[in-house]
Amino acid sequence: MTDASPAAGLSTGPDSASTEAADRPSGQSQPGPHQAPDQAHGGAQAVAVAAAHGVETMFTLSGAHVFPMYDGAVHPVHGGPPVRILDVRHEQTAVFAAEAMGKLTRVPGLAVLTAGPGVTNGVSAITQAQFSGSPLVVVGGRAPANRWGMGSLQELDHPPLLAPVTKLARTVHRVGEIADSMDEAFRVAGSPHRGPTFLDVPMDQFFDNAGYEQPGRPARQRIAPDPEALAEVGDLLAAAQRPVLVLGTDVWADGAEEAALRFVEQTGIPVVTNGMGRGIIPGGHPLLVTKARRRALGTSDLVVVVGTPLDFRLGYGVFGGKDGSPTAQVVHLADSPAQVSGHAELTASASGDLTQVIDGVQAALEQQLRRPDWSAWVADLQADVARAAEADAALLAATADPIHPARIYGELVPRLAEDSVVIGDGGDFVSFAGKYVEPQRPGGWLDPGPYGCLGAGLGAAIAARIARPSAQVVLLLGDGAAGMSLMDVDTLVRHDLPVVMVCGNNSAWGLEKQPMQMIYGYDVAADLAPRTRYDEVVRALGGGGETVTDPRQIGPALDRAFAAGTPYLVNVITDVDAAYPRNTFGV
Ligand SMILES: Cc1ncc(C[n+]2csc(CCOP(=O)(O)OP(=O)(O)O)c2C)c(N)n1
Ligand SMILES: [Mg+2]
Repeated sequence: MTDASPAAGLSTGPDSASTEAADRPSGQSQPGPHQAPDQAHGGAQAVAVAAAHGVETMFTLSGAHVFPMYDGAVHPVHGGPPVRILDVRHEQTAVFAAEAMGKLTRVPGLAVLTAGPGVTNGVSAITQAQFSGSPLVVVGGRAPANRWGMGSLQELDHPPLLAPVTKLARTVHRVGEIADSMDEAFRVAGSPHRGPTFLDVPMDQFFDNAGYEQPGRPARQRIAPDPEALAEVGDLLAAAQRPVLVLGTDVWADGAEEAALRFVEQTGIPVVTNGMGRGIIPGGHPLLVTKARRRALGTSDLVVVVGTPLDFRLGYGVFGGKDGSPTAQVVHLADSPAQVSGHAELTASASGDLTQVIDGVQAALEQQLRRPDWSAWVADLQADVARAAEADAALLAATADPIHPARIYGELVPRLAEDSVVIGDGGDFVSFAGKYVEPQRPGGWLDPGPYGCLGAGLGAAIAARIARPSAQVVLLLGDGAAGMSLMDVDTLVRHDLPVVMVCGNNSAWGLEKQPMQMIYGYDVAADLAPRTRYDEVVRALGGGGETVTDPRQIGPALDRAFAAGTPYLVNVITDVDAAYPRNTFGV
């Protein structure tokens, strides 16, 4: 069925589901750039507000319900350049792209989804944004209000579906309320703790006109933390023998990465990074001890966690207790009060603008009479990092046949530029990336986050290519994950967005196959077709690629991929038995 009949709700013509042109809105709802200068249609108003908030690209897949957004992008009333329309092949890609745009640029991303299935296809990606605290605004089309309840095409009340996975989800009932509602949606999405917001607009209102005022760019609001809480954290740090600092996604999202690096270098505290906290302390920095994570978090006496929840990735906030150590004290520093853990046993906590939080803790520590000396602890962890790096070296150079996935990183990591953007979409293959890729800069690492949703890869790659036009963009795909979004290579090709894709092809849903073997001694529903030519899929869509079975050919294939200037997939056939060594499944 075509996406035609919604417009019928606005016309007096036949209620046909197949003659979209015949059902165009008419009369006062006529869209287009012909309004009086102080009037604009709903779509143009929504786009103008998005542009005022810094949006340059909208991610979408066509549907008549949202045509006014397209007309608003093509014929801007906001005085600036047109907003780029980046049209994809599946709505999940549009939302994953907008989410990644929000993460990379720290300006809320914008996805525009047509009514009904367009919106529901975006729900997983919206949920990922909610779990990751990513600033994102999603605008949905909606069946016309003047036909509501009569059964027009795709008549679905979206906000009740979206409410549990957004910060705000509502219908804008009048064209005259669109600008203010959009402004609120952007403010809410972009304020700590960040996340997705959703608005839908009935089609008759979207096409209609209303008075229009050019919106201004909003100023950022900062919440000041409680100085007493910061002083308490300073006291705890001064007394600690073996402290560890954990830096997570919100440190980057809140723009506190410089404060964090300053704090680390001036105090000498060892650091473990997580999510988009990766790269804040550059790979190879003497105080970055992520490779000694088990010892650092397991034998610390004070773990200070900044900008990430105390979830399964951090053992639910229970630290210490390893190698004969007592349980550690825990401090949680968050971007907003509701983010402070309710389940973990906290010795202290603080919340607010994370630059002020970190600077405030540093100032409190500097006021202490006794300056702590953590050098022996740091040396202990550095020795552990060196041991881990030595153990890694053998696998990174593995000559095994079939290829060990680690060897891919042995070839890739030395080829990564300082400003590269690395995106992970997959199971074990991406876990290996987390272990071996240590970014040199913040804001260049996109992983599945706590929602762990496969299929985000192509959307994230599209956004990264646009957000960082001169940087290397590398998308790491498990072969299972590849199947969820690879058709959007078509989008990369149509919009001339070259990215390097590396598929770790173990012909299986590896991260599920091994656990099922462990639990039951057998596995089902875990095998994929052997040695599928995902590179041929990319070639068929207009990109390039090749399959590699010899470990010595990985490096040259990557060089060809980086030089290709087109979307290029290196399909590396790997050993399904080379599972990522893990002792938790995240639950
Ligand atoms: C949308 C979605 N469906 C299912 C899962 C469960 N899951 C987690 S990892 C994984 C296997 C991924 O396989 P692949 O991408 O080939 O990576 P590999 O583990 O084989 O390296 C699956 C199915 C998920 N996380 N997300
Ligand atoms: Mg696989």
